[in-house]
Amino acid sequence: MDQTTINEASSYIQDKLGAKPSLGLILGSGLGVLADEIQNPVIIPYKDIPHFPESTVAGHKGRLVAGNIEGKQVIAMQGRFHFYEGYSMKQVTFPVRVMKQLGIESIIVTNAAGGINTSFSPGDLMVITDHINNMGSNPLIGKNNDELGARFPDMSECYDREYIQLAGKCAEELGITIQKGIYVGNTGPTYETPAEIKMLRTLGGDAVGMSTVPEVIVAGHAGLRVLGISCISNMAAGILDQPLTHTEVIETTEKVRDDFLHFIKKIISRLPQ
Ligand code: 6GU
Repeated sequence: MDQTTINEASSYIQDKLGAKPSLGLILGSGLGVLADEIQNPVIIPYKDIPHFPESTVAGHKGRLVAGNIEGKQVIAMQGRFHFYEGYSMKQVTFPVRVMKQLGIESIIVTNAAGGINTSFSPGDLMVITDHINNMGSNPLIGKNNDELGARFPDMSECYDREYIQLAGKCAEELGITIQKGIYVGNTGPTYETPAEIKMLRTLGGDAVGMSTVPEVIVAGHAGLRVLGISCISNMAAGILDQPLTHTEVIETTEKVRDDFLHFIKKIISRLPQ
């Protein structure tokens, strides 16, 4: 995706926006409800945006919602693009480039994930402290555009330390218990086998999903400050004696919806302007 492509998408969006967004939001499976809380929303379907792919999964809406929430100008992706849908890593992360071009300085990336850490329970919210890219690819492969970021970007503090601390404080004030941990990004679309989950636990993973890692890599490359939040929608394979279903993922995210909303809104209200 070259600069012209990014500019064509961002110009199209910018023409419809009332104000410059400072914060981007990527809302995962079942977590799109946050976008419904945005005041004076400008809604832009992905299919209308030049060079945007279309999203295909049930429970993902496929549109941008821009406006004000908790005193901040935000632009939210209600639904994202997944590698398992057949999109390239560049396509999956294109919206991050576009949101950066629109002026965001920070991004909150959310997802539904399976719990690997046996002390977790379905319904837990986990602040992501680090990730393991287990997708076998990287969105930055190819010629580097030095205008967008470094050839060999540092990933040692990809998830902003201050934001992690802030999230902890917000949870405490709300009386919500949260987990902190390491997110493993797998390609999907299969869920893992019990043996794979055991391996990922040995490698240090706490939660596993099929998204987030590509977007966070590009956000890091672009110099954005990142906060990642996983909703533990189910325990991963081999922990409980039950099969995994996408229905369970959606049902759990619906159950924690209020906590999730309060938590994210409090964080947004406390982020620097
Ligand atoms: Cl168990 N695995 C993966 N890869 N993604 C998930 C999940 C599990 N649960 C929700 N999303």
